[in-house]
Amino acid sequence: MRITVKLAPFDSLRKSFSMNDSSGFTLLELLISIAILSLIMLGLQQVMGTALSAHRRTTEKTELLAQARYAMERMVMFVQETDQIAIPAVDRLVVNERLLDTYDNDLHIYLFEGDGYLDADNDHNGLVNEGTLEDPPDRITFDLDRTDGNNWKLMEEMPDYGSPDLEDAKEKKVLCDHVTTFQCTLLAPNLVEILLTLDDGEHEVSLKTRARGFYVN
Ligand SMILES: [Ca+2]
Ligand SMILES: [Ca+2]
Ligand SMILES: [Ca+2]
Ligand SMILES: [Ca+2]
Repeated sequence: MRITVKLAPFDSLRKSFSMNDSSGFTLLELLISIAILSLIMLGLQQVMGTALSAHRRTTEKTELLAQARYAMERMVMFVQETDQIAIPAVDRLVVNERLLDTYDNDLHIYLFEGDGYLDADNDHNGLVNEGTLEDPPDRITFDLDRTDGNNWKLMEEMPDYGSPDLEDAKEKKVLCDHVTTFQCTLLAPNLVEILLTLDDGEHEVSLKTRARGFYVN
């Protein structure tokens, strides 16, 4: 079967696309088009604005959650590696320090490979935390700094092996901001429950965990 396609004459095509054609846009049509376009743009802008602010809120909440997680993980790590969990107050967590060797116990200089004595063994006689004046048990403390009423901070304090003084501690470090609740409950001598809630005014995240001290008798 033979199919024949009939093409319109070239002249008539040119005529339909001619710029001189009398059927152009009137001023009114142009104004209406601009108005419609503006409305569409406005709508798009609002949609974009909503999407962006939702994204910002999600990012802020994720950051707050990351802060809470970091603080929680740090406390859990110290609980797991301690040989004693002491909780003198409900809003404070105190544990004996980790048994590490990163300092020269005599010269109090940081050494990557240590000096062969655990840092907690202050008088480097091979026995750790004897409770004597020369070798007291060193502690790590987590508690709240409520100096700024609008922003309580969870602080971490570590013993300072870099100085000969046995009583001193390193400068306190902020673990997280915007704390509204920090609560520790000793469920057993080797088991602590920690509740941490952060609220920055717009978002609230709350974490609760139980940590076990594997070396606690
Ligand atoms: Ca050491
Ligand atoms: Ca000690
Ligand atoms: Ca000792
Ligand atoms: Ca010291």
